[in-house]
Amino acid sequence: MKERIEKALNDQIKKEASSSQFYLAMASWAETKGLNGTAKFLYQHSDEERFHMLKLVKFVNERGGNALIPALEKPPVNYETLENIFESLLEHEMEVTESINNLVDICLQEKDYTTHNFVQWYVSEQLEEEALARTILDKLRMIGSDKGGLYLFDRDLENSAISPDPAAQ
Ligand code: OFO
Repeated sequence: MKERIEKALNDQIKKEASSSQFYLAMASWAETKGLNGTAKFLYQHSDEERFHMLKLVKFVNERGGNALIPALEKPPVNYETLENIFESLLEHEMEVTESINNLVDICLQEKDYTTHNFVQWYVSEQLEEEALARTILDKLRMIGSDKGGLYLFDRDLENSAISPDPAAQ
């Protein structure tokens, strides 16, 4: 595996690990606020990000590179509102999408079509994750500060009505 590709994949490993940590912090915050549905959704999302990281780790090692397990920064502990959480989540996903696109670009420049093919899975995943975050945010904006609406929103997430589909992985 070319050094530039290995470095780009290792950078992505760190991004996926940070995403997992970030969503874990959000999940924990939601749990302490009694938002059990939201917490469940975010714990699940955190697990998915860990899976994204592992998939990269295995790919790098299987192709003769060395996956680097990174140190992680401490994510924020406090969040103002649910809307605030999902805004940060969408913003974060948009950054990850940019980084995946950059990875695609590097694969093409280096003519590494195997890695390019592998990375396509992440391209579709990002599309889904951004769309999901936007749907959730739209719902939250519609609900505003209506307590009954927020209760139903949290229950919907608990029932996984709009949660990511683990089977899709
Ligand atoms: Fe790994 O998909 Fe989100 O960040």
